Amino acid sequence: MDVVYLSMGSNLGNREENIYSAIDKLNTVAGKISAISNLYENPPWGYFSCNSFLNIAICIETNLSPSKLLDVAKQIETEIGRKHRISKETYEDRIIDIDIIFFGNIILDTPALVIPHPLMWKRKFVLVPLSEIAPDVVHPVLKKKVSDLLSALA
Ligand code: PH2
Ligand code: MG
Ligand code: MG
Repeated sequence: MDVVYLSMGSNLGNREENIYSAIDKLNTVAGKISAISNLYENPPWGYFSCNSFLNIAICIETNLSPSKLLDVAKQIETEIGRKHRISKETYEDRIIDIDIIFFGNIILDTPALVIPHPLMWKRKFVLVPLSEIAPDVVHPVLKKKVSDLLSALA
């Protein structure tokens, strides 16, 4: 069993419903959800859009492998209605995005999946919800606590 932290975001449709529907589905197929942060409203980071995001962080205890969890997350994104990206170069509005932030202390760097999430330390929309449920979790590469990564950004 591994303790995994996920970050989720939605800026299209019924954002709250999209996020809680993803949490329900993860709870059914991926493992036990052991913590859920509050929802935070954030402007789009890294691109321009009029549609603001709701973001959340959750903790899940899973027996799945990292790549299987990625498959499951992608499948849930599709079930909720996310369309394929037009371009890999720019961000786009989305119904739901489920990203793996930490997977236990695993460090992984493959074309399909990088863990810890390579941009998490730059993103307040990830670190604010995450520090609510996991302030003392240590980033296995940067060797810093989530709460310290957030202070470094603030
Ligand atoms: N996700 C992105 C790009 N920008 N901005 C916010 N506020 N929230 C997100 O979830 C988000 C973003 C790429 O996945
Ligand atoms: Mg993302
Ligand atoms: Mg994603």
